Amino acid sequence: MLDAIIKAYNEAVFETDKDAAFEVVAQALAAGMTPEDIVFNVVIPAVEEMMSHITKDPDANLAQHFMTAQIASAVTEKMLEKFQHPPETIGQLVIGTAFGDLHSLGKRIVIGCLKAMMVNVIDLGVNVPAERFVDEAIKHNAQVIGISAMMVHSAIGEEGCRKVRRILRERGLEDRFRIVVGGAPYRFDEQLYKVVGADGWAADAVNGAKVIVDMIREVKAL
Ligand code: B12
Repeated sequence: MLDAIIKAYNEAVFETDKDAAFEVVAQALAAGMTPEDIVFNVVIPAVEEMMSHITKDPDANLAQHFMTAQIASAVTEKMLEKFQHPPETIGQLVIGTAFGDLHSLGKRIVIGCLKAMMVNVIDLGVNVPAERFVDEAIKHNAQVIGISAMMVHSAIGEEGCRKVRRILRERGLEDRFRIVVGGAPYRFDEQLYKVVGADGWAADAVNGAKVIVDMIREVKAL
C-alpha cells in the first residue's frame, strides 16, 4: 500500500495539485496509515526527490519546486495535529530576506522544507533590517538566523549578513546564534558565505534544512 500512496502523492506534487495531494493523504489515513508514516515516509521523501530532480535539471519547473515545499509544509502542519506523541520541535530559526531585497520564493521553499523537518520557523518576511534579525532571534530564543539574498548587493552589501555578524559581535552574542545564508550569489561563489561572515550556506532548500538542523543541534549542545 505504501508504494501506491507514495506514487499517487508524488504524481499530485509533480502536477502541483495541492487538492489531489490532500486527497491522497486522506485516503492513506482512511486505509490505516499513521500521520507519522505520512510525514516521514511520504512527504519528506517526496521533497527530497523533487529537489534532487531540480538540482540535476537546470530547466526544472519553478512552480513544481515551489509547490512541493508548500504542499509539504501544509500536509505536515495538518498531520502534526494528529500525531500520537507530538514530536519535539528540533529548535528555532528566524529567517528573512536581506535588507533591500524583495525576493521571497527561495526563502518560502526553505521554510516549507524546514517545517517538514520539525523546525519551528519564524518568518520575518522580506527587506529585513539587520537589527531586526538579531532582535527577533533573541525574542524567539532561536538557535539560527537564516538570511536569503538573491541579489549581489544584498548578499555582499553592508546592510545584510555582514551587519548581522557585526551586531552579534558587538553585543557578545556570537556563541548564541549561527548564521546561515542562501540565494543565487552564494551559488556562484561558494566561498562567499565566509566573506560576509556567515557560518554556513546551502545551494538549495533540502541541503539548507540539513545544514540548519545541524547548526541547531550544535548550538543546543553548547
Ligand atoms: C522571480 C524574480 C523576481 C521577482 C521576485 C518575486 C518574489 N516574490 O520572490 C520580482 C519580479 C519581484 C523581482 C524583482 C527584482 N529583481 Co529579480 N529575479 C527573479 C528571478 C527570475 C528568479 C528568482 C527566484 O525566485 N528563483 C527561484 C528560487 C526558488 O531560487 P532561489 O531564490 O535561489 O532559492 C533557492 C536557493 O538559493 C536556496 N535559498 C534561498 N534562500 C535561502 C536562504 C537560506 C538560509 C538557505 C539555507 C538557502 C536559501 O534555497 C532555495 C530553494 O531551493 C531571478 C533570476 C534567477 N534566475 O535567479 C531574478 C534576479 C534575482 N532579479 C534581479 C533583479 C536585478 C531584480 C530587480 C532589481 C529588477 C528591477 N530592475 O526592478 C528587482 C529587485 C527588487 C528588490 N529590491 O528585491 C537580478 C539580480 C542581479 C544581481 N546580480 O544582483 C536577477 C538575478 C535577474 C537578472 N539576471 O538580472 N525579481
